[in-house]
Amino acid sequence: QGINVAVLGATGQVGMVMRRILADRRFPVKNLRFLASARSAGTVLEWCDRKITVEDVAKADLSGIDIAIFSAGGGTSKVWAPRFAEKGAFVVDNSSQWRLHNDVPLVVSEVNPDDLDDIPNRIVANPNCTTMACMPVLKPLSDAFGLSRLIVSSYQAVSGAGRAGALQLMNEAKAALDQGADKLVFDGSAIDFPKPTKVARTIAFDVVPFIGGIVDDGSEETDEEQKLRNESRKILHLPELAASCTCVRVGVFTAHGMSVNAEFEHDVTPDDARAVLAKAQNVTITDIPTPLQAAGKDVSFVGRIRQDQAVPGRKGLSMFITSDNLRKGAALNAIQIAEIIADKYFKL
Ligand code: A2P
Ligand code: 11C
Repeated sequence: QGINVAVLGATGQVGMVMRRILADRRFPVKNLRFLASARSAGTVLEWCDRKITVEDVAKADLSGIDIAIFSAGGGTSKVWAPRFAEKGAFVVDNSSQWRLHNDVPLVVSEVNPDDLDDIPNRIVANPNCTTMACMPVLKPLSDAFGLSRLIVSSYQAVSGAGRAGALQLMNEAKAALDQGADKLVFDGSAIDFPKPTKVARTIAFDVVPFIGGIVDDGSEETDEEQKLRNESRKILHLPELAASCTCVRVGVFTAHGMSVNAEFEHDVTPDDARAVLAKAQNVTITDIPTPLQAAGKDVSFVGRIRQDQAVPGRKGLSMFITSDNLRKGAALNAIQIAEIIADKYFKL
């Protein structure tokens, strides 16, 4: 008894967290397969008391899989999600490839699980980590007070850019500490930093307001900035939601921070908001939310909740949200979606 599960991208940074969370949450696994590219095929990975050999997806037999969880990039997902689905698997995909397709549900487990009642192509999308951080907080506030406008600035960890992002931060920080980092107090060029390898500019002791690529639609926004607007509209079922975002990479290893200014149709005070959020699922109210506090945790932390003084009356709130981008922002929500699918579609 149990579910036949496959993880595509099992050797990657998010794949590694998926493996751990599948075990920690005691996902009802029958057979478990790990897939990746030819590069890591043959690697043996331990999972609970099993030893599982990584398969090259291109050579794998795709039959007999109930749920496949993907975190192998958009291009891989574009090719392989329909092939897995055709063979009968439900695919939960962590890439941006399918998120805005009309017939693909985009789901945050505690926000819109009912969107999993209908999965026309057997493919479900997992939102981007920035959207994900905000949704468990904004959904109950939206239900209570009618969310109408959202202005967000992100403070995104380097792990969002993969292992290469974390490596860049580490190498740059080491170079700066070796050369006397405090020289940067007076002169930003005092340290001979290695050439950036992943983030667009030096990220140690700096912030970089550029994530993803500029979208070719005249808006001068990055795709990362547009994800927050487009995905929030779809998840919250608010197709007209006014939303804009500035995405910024910061020298933090894991967990994204989001400064959020939210406007509502109805009056809301910080006390009203705290009363609603105290009852929200997977949300923890804290005084000063920080990424370090969130790294390794499952909940979204929210704090610094204030009346937004730029909004007339009591219709605006300012707040800060943090969330682990590798867990809830990627692996955890994908597995929570898989749990809901297991519940809805498989008699265990
Ligand atoms: P591999 O280990 O074989 O390269 P990360 O996000 O940390 O870079 O990880 C990406 C994950 O996606 C890895 O597990 C990687 O496997 C996998 N992957 C990348 N490209 C492909 C592909 N073309 N086919 C299958 N798996 C892929
Ligand atoms: C980052 N959010 O921090 C990105 C990474 O659409 O799934 C994930 C991109 C995505 O760089």
